[in-house]
Amino acid sequence: MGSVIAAIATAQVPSAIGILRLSGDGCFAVVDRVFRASDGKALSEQTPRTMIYGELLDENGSVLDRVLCVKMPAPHSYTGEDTAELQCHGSPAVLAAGLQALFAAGAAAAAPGEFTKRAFLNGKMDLTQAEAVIDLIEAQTADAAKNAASQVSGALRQKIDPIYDALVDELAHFHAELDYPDEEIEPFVLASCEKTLQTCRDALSALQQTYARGRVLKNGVRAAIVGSPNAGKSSLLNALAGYDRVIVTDVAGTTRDTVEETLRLGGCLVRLLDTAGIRETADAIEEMGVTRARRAAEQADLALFVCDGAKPLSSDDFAAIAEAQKARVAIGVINKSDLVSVVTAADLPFAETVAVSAKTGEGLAELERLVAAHFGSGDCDGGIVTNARQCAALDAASAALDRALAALKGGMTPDAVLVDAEAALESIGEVTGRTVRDEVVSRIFERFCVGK
Ligand SMILES: Nc1nc2c(ncn2[C@@H]2O[C@H](COP(=O)(O)OP(=O)(O)O)[C@@H](O)[C@H]2O)c(=O)[nH]1
Ligand SMILES: [Mg+2]
Repeated sequence: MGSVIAAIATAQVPSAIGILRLSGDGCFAVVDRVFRASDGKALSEQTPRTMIYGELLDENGSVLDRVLCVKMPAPHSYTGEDTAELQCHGSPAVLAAGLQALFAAGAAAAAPGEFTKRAFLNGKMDLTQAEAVIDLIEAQTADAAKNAASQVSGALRQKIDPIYDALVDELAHFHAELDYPDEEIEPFVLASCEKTLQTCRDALSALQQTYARGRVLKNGVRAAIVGSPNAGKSSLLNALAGYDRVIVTDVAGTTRDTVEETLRLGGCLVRLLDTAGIRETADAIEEMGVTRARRAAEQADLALFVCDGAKPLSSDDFAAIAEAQKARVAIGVINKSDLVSVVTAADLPFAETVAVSAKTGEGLAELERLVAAHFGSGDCDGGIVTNARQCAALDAASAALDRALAALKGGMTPDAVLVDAEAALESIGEVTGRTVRDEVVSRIFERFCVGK
């Protein structure tokens, strides 16, 4: 067990309840020095996982607060060590004084993520579960939270461990071959090995493919509004945001820089960029804005092409359409439906087009529905990869398995196949943390907040 660490586990703003958290060998004795249970018993005599009422004392023994204390003895705790929590009133001053008293009683300050790092090092969770803890805390939509919660329970680990185990079993044949080089590997063994490697490769591919959706689920849809000047792009952003985020005027070229607003549309997190209207311009600043608009569309998951439906499409509109088509998904938005419309869906090359009025709000619900149909996460059962580090490791594993398969099919010697198959194992192990390097582990937990 580790040394005793302590931290404030809750946000330091005045609130109903604030929690001090401890973990490590001897943490009950540390708590006994600052907590006086109303029944007079020491923490070691109290029932585990039961709330104990009492007083929190400062370093000099004066009462700081009336609190509830709970102890969770090893190994049945978050960290796998003896842990205790003190539920105080949520006053930042009380919590700071309580923490100070715990330090005086022998606890050390917990580093960022140290509780979860200990949980990982003590085998209470693998890296996919530990990384999901931070995703859960930072989740910005209900779906993202749901997916992270399932991953904390091990949903991703349950998909990856079988791949790892199948590879380990298969490699046993090759190790045996290296140990007894005189015995040829039977052809049926080779055939079964190829089948296993292929099955593992397919399972990895399936996981890799979930990342496009996973990234959007965690970080939001990168969306760009593009169109010619005065189409109503900024008005659309304001209408979707529900407040006047961007300046709107009837002067063409008002928006020069890209402006981002994070919204929830149909349950999806959307990072919507308003951009400068696309047109040929002699104004150097506006020109830079147009360049940024083009880049935003190229990098976007979703482009909303907006035009003024009351005017025939212009060459600027067609230039903007070409930009919008570079995004992964493009939706046509015929704006100003409150006026007499001359543009119809048939005039635009998009699979989906919606008529809206940024002015009256007409059609915005339909636009939301279309966005959700593309980017709504569907199942959020934790089986989708949302983490760039994990995705990179899966990519490396797939590439190594491809090489192993090629070596096997090309009739290479067993040791050649083994080198690549073991590289694949190593990369798969990085996802769950079985084979991950210490500095990578440290970097992962540094991103956590103190107290987690
Ligand atoms: N009638 C009507 N006018 C609109 C609508 N949306 C925007 N406008 C007007 O069109 C002009 C340009 O709007 P703006 O949002 O600045 O366009 P942008 O250049 O594409 O960002 C402004 O005068 C807006 O008030 C709409 O739905 N209906
Ligand atoms: Mg604008």
